[in-house]
Amino acid sequence: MNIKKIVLQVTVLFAAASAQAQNPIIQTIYTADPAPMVYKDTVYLYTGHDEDKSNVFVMKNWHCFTSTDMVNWTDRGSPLSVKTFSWAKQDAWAGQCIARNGKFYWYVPMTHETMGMSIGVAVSDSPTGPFKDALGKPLVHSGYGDIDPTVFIDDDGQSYLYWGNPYLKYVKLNPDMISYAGEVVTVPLNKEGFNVRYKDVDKRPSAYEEAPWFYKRKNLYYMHYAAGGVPEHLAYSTSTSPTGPWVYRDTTMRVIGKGGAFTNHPGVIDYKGRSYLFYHNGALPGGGGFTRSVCVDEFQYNKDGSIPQITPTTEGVKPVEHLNPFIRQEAETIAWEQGIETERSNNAGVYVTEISNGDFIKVRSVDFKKGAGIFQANVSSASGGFIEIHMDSLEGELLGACEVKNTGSLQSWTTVSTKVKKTKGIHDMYFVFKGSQGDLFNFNWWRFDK
Ligand code: FUB
Repeated sequence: MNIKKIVLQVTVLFAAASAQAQNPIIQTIYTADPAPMVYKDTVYLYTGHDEDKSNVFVMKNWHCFTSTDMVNWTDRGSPLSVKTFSWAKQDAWAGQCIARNGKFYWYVPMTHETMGMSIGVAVSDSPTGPFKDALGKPLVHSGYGDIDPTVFIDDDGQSYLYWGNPYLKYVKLNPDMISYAGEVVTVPLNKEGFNVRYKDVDKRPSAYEEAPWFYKRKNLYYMHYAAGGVPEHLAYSTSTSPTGPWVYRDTTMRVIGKGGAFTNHPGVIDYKGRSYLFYHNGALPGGGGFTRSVCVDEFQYNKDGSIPQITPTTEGVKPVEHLNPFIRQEAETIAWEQGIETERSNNAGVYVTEISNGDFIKVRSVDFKKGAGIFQANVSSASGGFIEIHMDSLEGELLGACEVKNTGSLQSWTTVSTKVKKTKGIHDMYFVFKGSQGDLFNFNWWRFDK
């Protein structure tokens, strides 16, 4: 059973409340281990992917989503999978991508065919891929806990790769980003640095566990991580140097009780003047410890650079800009949805599919300015249906209903249009799909015209 069918089973309970929710930010698949990257004016959110109905970690690929407003996320598909690495067997666990000299380097852990967990690096000319294995072998294999790489380039150009569970290790990467100089260094996990009460890490650290997220802000280096064993909370340590010594600071997010997962995983960015913590929970229908979902909440650093305790919310964050409906927008740009899925084809790229009667997509904070007169949608269909456009709620003002006729096949794309009622200003918009039984149509992109 896929996530759509799971969602449908709880539709009645979930729909009304969820149409107003923002967390988890992705609902089409289960996502985990968020790794946000700000590049130019866009947030690229790289995630792991928990397969539906898993009761162990079943993770075969990673996904990418982008946003320029922090509330509408465009699905960029899966640019990287275990299959990209000839030496890897399974376990697409937590990674991080970074830009350098016009290329993008994505560090990811996987189980090696013979050696156990190892860290590989994939490279691309574009942040959305395609990525290829840069080395044809692991970049790092130092022990059984080589997971969760985090990468950072300091102001002097030196880059660092930290990783590990239950240990924390690092290397200094060379400028090529695909090799390193010197030895693998093991960071002392002591009480001062990481609130670890046992010297013997095999007795399980009481604080640092895994999921390090390394960055610098105003001359202070931050190591944010999952802590405390099972279930995990989030905590952080700081240092005035990229290699420590580290000073344990505090918990940043307590164990998420109801709707949580037994793991958590931080990803921190500053974007458009605001600070955000990405993390994951198990709150989608069918969700749990092995079917997790990425969330984001805003926080403010204290004046001394310390991080306050951050409360996970259902409401999520506010938009940092409005969406322009007068340029082509991808149908897979979504603030919230119900029932649909996304797919990729050679002629359409990523598009919305598995659309049934009553399914919907919510797009937040759309700026209609003085109003639109025409709605266009690029679609394909083997049957047909309607795209209803509602303002501000699922049952809100109906601007129009765009008919989608049979185009001959689900990969025969055409652009349809309809006149719409003029509406001014900023609105949340709901595409509500209507038709008879079964898959109605596929939906690739839309735009309004004046
Ligand atoms: O997603 C698999 C593992 O669970 C990650 O590598 C850890 O950080 C934890 O989230």
